Amino acid sequence: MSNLVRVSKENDVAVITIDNPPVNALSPGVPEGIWAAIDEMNDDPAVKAAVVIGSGRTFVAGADIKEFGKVTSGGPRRSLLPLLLHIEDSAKPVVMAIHGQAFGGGLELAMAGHYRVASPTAQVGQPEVKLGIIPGAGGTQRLPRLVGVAKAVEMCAEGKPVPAREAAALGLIDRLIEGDLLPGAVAFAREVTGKPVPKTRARAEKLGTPAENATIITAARDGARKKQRNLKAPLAAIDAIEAATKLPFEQGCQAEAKLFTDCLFSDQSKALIHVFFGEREVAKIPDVPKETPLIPVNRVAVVGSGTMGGGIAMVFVNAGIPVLLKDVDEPTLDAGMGKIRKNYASSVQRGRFTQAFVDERLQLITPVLSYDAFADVDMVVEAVFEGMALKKDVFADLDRICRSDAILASNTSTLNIDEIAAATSRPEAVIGTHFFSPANVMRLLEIVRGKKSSNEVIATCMQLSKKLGKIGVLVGNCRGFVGNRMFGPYRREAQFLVEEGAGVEAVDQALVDFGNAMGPLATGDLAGLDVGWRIRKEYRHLEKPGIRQPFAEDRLCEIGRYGQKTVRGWYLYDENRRASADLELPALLRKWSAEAGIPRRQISAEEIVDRCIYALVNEGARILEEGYALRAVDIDIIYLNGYGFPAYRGGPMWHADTVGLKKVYQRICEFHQQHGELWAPAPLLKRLAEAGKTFAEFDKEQVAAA
Ligand code: T1G
Repeated sequence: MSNLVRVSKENDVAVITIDNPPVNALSPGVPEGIWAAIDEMNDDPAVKAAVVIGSGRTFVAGADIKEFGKVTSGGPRRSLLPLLLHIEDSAKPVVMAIHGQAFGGGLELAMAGHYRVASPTAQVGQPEVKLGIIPGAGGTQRLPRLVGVAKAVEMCAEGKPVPAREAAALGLIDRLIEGDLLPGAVAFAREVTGKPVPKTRARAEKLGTPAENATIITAARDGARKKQRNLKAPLAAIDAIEAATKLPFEQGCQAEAKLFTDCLFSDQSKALIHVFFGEREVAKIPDVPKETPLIPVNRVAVVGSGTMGGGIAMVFVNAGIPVLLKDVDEPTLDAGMGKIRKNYASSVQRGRFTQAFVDERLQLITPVLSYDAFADVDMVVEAVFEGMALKKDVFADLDRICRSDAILASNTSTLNIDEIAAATSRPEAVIGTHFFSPANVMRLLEIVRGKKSSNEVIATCMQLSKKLGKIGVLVGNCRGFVGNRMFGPYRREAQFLVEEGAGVEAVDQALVDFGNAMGPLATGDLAGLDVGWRIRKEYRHLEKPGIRQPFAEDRLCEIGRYGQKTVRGWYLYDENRRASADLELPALLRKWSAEAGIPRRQISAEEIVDRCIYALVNEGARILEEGYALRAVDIDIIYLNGYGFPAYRGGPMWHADTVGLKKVYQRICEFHQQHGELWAPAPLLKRLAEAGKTFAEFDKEQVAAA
């Protein structure tokens, strides 16, 4: 018997415990252990039934995702199907006892059992599409037999978890067990002993009629094409469930297996698996020991109740942490609180929160006009206007008033954290917490490490980001940190392309077709073109003479076109902020290009994508080399969660690896030839390309060297 699965006995009921921490993935040895346990149970005359349960915090989180890389690089594929048939064909009833999660192969295992019982807090689901694959162990064949075709399509094509109570209502769970799960499951097993064992694969009562299913399947395909643009796996999952409605079980499983394998070997799946592990990897800071003590953060203050300050306050209270929200005067504070209430009201309208939840949260926000109560807080997040002088004043005040162990964080998106910290006597307590707008929605939190930020402060902010429902990524203190520093060259190229003759819509459409949530020019209109314009004016003195600078957005701002906020920018906007082409703009752009001596030409969508995306990659490589990002995957996670980069491309650095760094480097050399120093290839990119290596290998070498 493998040590990953053990069998014990509760009198006449065998208890099969899966024990493969941390999430009981079906790693090599686990399926074999379950198989042997089922045989042992059936061979033991004293045993009448079996309960399968997971040890630790969860039932089974699915197949071992780490194994997929071995399969896609030529290793053998180990199918779970035979084991699941073996369980289903057991002469004695097998009861699956679920707590935590039964996800992917974990739910497929559970559905092969004859009965399923669960803790009310458990979750079940087929999240495989989030990894760019589909259920591969009969899930698309057994699930519709238990919950019906429509629900099965929803669960497999969208991948969202289903709470146990809902699963019980659907008939997927046979009983909810309040209190201790194991004794409840054993009692249930005794109740079903001696009855004919129901095999899921033999059930057909919920498989619907061809007419009903045709409607469901068509609607699901349309929905997937709209909501999961460009993604292969959701459509493959729908195809597999359609097969379940048309084919006998075994043939349905063969159809599923083919679709599964096609997905597994796709670039989309490799990218999404990179993202899965990347979102966990970014939490690991090599030089901050795991056991670093954390500073308790139970009471927070936010300075500034504007768009960012208000959103940040909502983030903390949504996590149950009370907030003091400070601003300079009553009208400003009232306006800030008004915006918060408005945001919550639309969340209730959209069904994201209940009114009761919102009322509770609003109770946790205390609007204040002074620093009086700041002496009691564990952490302050400053979110005032983006000016160094003002921020230094605020931090000098905080240094004077706050407790010596309080964390002093700034939400600056561009300014130098060390310079801000120098305004205090405790630079070790100062750190950047760069939220993204709207702060209560965007998942990314760039945590900016100052030269003197202590390990305790860093570790606390990394852990806190999880509690706030954010993905915290630690970055270094360079201008624009990681996200915005890369975004500069990306948006620079978008402007250059328009100045050289590409249409505004053509530039944005090319990047949207590439998979971005929004094009670079429309993004500028959303954020406000004047924000960048003010920063460019403030940093004009740092611009290298003779280096081409984009002029288009400066020209737009000079004529009062700041984007959505002025109903005109790159686009025209109606009262619902819907964009339409501005027919006056092409003539303006031709005039400005002529004045700047920029020749105009036809530009292909391919060139548009290459220049914008490779500008990201080239700057990303510089950031990596300079050590302002710990790993290439950190950059990927930043771009997926802060800048709408398509997850199925894995992020800019992974995308470059997928294209091949040699090809990317050659293309950048071409741009260097054509457009000069701005396109000088990053030395790291050159090195890796010439060595035939990838950014992913660079990350591995970094970890090995640490
Ligand atoms: N395989 C391998 N490692 C896994 C894993 C898995 N399925 N799930 C989690 N881990 C690792 C994870 O990398 C981390 O490692 C640690 O466990 C804790 O995870 C046949 C083909 C279950 C909700 O998609 O959604 O089944 O960073 O930090 O926040 O048809 O993990 O500590 O080194 O996420 O408490 C389908 C994936 C697989 C579920 C727990 N299953 N997992 O969340 O912990 S495909 C999934 C999760 C499949 C079948 C198909 C979450 C969780 P490390 P964690 P958590």
